[in-house]
Amino acid sequence: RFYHKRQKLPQYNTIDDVARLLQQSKNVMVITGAGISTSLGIPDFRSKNTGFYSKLIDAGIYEPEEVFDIERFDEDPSIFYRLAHGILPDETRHSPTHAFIRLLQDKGKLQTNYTQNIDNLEERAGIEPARLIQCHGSFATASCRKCKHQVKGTEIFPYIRAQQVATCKQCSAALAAAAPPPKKKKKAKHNFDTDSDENSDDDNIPTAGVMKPDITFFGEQLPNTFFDRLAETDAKSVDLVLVIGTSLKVAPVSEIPNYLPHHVPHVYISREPIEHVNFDVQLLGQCDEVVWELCRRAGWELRHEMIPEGF
Ligand code: CNA
Repeated sequence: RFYHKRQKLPQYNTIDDVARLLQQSKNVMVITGAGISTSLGIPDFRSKNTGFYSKLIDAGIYEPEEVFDIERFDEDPSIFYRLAHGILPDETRHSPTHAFIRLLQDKGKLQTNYTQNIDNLEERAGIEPARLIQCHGSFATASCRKCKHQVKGTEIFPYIRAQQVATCKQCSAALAAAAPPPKKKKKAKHNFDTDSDENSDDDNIPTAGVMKPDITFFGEQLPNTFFDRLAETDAKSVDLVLVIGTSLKVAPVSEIPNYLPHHVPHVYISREPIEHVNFDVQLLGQCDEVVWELCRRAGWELRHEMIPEGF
């Protein structure tokens, strides 16, 4: 589908305009990306020098998207398992920006948080599942590529940390139960027969499936909830859009601003300005600091362990 590029609304220009919009709005859509978790030490993808993609290039991987490509994963999961520890979250912490989204929820203003993040820290921050769309899935669960058996994501964290491919315990158990009794080794007629006989048997030995975190890889479908909620509920009722900490380069999330009614104000909060989408106001800086300042101007108190007392 093709959407017209939205035009900037002339009446919104300053941070005080945004603070006023926050106070007045009732149904806020928040679209988030990796930038809201970088203050916790989880690298984003595309920031120069510090992003995960830069690190991959330093390690000699020049097409970093391949690490998250589903066909590549099925061919050779060891690439993902060798590198994914670099973006594994510490699931015990969330950032002040997560706390800001929670504050919107507590004030009854959060319509939906569309997160592209896979760290599942929205759950840690207490965002209600009914208000959260994890557009690209998350590390919260993992599934077998063969039998679809699903486990808690944390079960495969030790493998990711150890850079070892995790295989499916259910597949392994089924294979062990179905295993034929060990064959007696055939006596080779000639020395050169031994190899060929044994190899042909090895090739047919069934193996357990590989576990993959339930994050959406390139080449996989987004969850249906994304499209359903956007079209059926949010596009009709949202009255303010905040886009925070994302380069907005990955479709279809990048298309949301053009898809929504064009009279709805759109605000962008991130380190770098964006040009391919017309936002009404761009607030540039560390998002934790920007949302704190917005709260201050709106007369709201944002509490978080990383914000000093009395600040
Ligand atoms: P991206 O393309 O790396 O963009 C991140 C954006 O955030 C950039 O524009 C940065 O300038 C900006 N940014 C970084 N740190 C801050 C900060 N402290 N304050 C303000 N702005 C900041 O990442 P996107 O999220 O746009 O790309 C979508 C990908 C990234 C999704 O598929 C995710 O799964 C994937 N990702 C997620 C995580 C995570 O879950 N924490 C980590 C790394 C990548």
